[in-house]
Amino acid sequence: MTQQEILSGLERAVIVGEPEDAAELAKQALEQGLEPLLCIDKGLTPGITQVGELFASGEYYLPDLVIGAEAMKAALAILEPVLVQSAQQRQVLGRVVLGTVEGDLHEIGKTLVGTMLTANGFEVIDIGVDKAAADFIAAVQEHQATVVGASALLTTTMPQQQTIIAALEQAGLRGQVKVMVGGAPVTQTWADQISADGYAPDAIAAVSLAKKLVGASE
Ligand code: B1M
Repeated sequence: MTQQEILSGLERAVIVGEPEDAAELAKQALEQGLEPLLCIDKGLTPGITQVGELFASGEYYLPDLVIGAEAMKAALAILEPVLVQSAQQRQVLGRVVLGTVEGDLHEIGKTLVGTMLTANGFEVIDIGVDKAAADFIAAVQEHQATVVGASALLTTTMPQQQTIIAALEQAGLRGQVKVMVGGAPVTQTWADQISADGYAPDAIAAVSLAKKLVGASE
């Protein structure tokens, strides 16, 4: 199989919702020396974006979203360990409490951000999805984190990012942690509006942002 065939195959496996095919193609990609990030950017992400568009246009239903996400996760389960392994950085740059906000079950983007941060020298405490402000606070206290990362994929759950910032202030922790926000509907304008310390549009930008926030930019 050529590189292009593998990438198109990954995209298609997500669109039609075939987790086994997606995992198999991810294995083949690694065997052929393809970069995991290339597979994510040029195969899986275009696939899941198309699934979202088909859902928005009414052509796909909720089960199609679920199975598309399962296919993407099956491929990521093969690719992500290799991403982390290939990390150059060994010094811990900072400790990040990362989660998807309350009322929001979208996990793929958040997990990818966590993988990229781990691969680039951060210790990531991934608290999962549908997490209330109190869960973020408890994790910050337990792990003495320096950064909080809050992901929101729904316009209805974005306000939870603001709730987390308010809760950090109330707990007297705002001065010791930087807050980064992200997720498809999130923008720099929104981040400014809620006084977050930074916004990143994707997982690679999230790494640069986190480095900047902890004063570790190259
Ligand atoms: Co949902 N969903 N979904 N969904 N879903 C969207 C987000 C939607 C845009 C689809 C659409 O209509 N076009 C739409 C939201 C509309 C809106 O509010 N603006 C939507 C909807 C409506 C819903 C439901 C309400 C549907 C329903 O029930 N009627 C429901 C809500 C459930 C809930 O959360 N309470 C729902 C459910 C689901 C599933 C559970 C079925 C599934 C998620 C499964 C899972 O995660 N295990 C799902 C999926 C798969 C999607 C789409 C298709 C794909 C999301 C994804 O994984 N993208 C999505 C459409 C889309 O986004 N195009 C959609 C791939 C991922 C790599 O990208 O998550 O954007 P993303 O993450 C990126 C960046 O955003 C950024 O970096 C990541 C990597 O580059 N980033 C950060 C993310 N977090 C960050 C944090 C940072 C920094 C950067 O710092 C901390």
